[in-house]
Amino acid sequence: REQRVAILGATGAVGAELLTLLEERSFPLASLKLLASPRSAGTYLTFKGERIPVEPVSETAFRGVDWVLASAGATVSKTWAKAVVEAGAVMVDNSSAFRMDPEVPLVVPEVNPQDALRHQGIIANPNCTTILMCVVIYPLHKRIPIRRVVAATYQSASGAGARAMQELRDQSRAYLEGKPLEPRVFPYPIAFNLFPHNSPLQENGYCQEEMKMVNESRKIMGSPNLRLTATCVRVPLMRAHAEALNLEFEQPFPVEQARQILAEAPGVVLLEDWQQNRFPMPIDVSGKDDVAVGRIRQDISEPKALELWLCGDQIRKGAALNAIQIVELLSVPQPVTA
Ligand code: A2P
Ligand code: 11C
Repeated sequence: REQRVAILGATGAVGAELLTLLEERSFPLASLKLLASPRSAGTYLTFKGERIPVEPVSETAFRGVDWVLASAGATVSKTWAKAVVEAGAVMVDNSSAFRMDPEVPLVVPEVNPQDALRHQGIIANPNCTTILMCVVIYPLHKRIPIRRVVAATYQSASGAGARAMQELRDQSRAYLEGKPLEPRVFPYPIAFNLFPHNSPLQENGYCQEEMKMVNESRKIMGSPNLRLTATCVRVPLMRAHAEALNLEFEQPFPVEQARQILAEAPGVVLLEDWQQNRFPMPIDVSGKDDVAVGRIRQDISEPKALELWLCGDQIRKGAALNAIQIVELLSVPQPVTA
């Protein structure tokens, strides 16, 4: 049957993409409610040519709703989760609030769709960098188990929300006009610059974003002992993330076999032109659903390791699309796969 959906954080970067995707996909939508903070009261957003009011979130806002797609940050999700579940709705939460809760499934539909079935009212949508990585490494891991991952990421402004994207626009203009750059959302200038990821540092010297990649990918792939180390970097890109991955397997993995597996993997597109030195770029994937992968090659320093490079739209597959795919998984009859 048709689904009644609410978007919590509708005015944000992920909220806007959720609206676009609900328009684009043949999603069976019965009704749509747009929720944000009291700051947005009185504003409207356009959906399928119709102006829909943005309502401040409240205890009663979730009545008569089947799905709450939450993307307003961890504090907001923690505040409203109980009200959502009590109203009989299911929260698909894009924040980090419940991801590592053993009762809450953490789902990438291409990897662990079966986990979504055991939800008790909340399903967590993983961190964007983690989603993009798991879609690519899981099909390889299924063939030959991965022993260790070494990752370096190049993360766009969109990962920090709509205001961060605006800051990149404003600072880029200021830079070109020779004006001073004034950081507001990010701690340091983002235009024509980069810095190690701006999430809080842990005692072990890693930042939160890096530890999310470690802990979340273990849970999603069902590999509690997976060894992974990452360096996450914020770069002056608008909305797609890139990642360089070194994957060490239990046995040598023939490059051609890896290439073939990835060419056929769901949610992945192979983009390699060795003659032209042409591999995935953020502009290839902005606004696209698939994660693009390329530059798959034998690691010359380790016979059991491969190197590869990927780009994926952080707001889409890294956030909004993955959330909608989770809802579709549980509410729309799925095509039978071989
Ligand atoms: P608002 O526009 O009313 O502040 P982004 O990730 O792009 O920064 O977007 C954050 C989203 O979360 C926005 O839709 C924002 O709404 C919403 N939001 C922020 N704080 C709250 C809150 N306390 N209650 C509900 N929504 C919130
Ligand atoms: C970034 N991945 O690009 C982060 C943003 O855990 O959902 C999303 C943080 C998260 O900055």
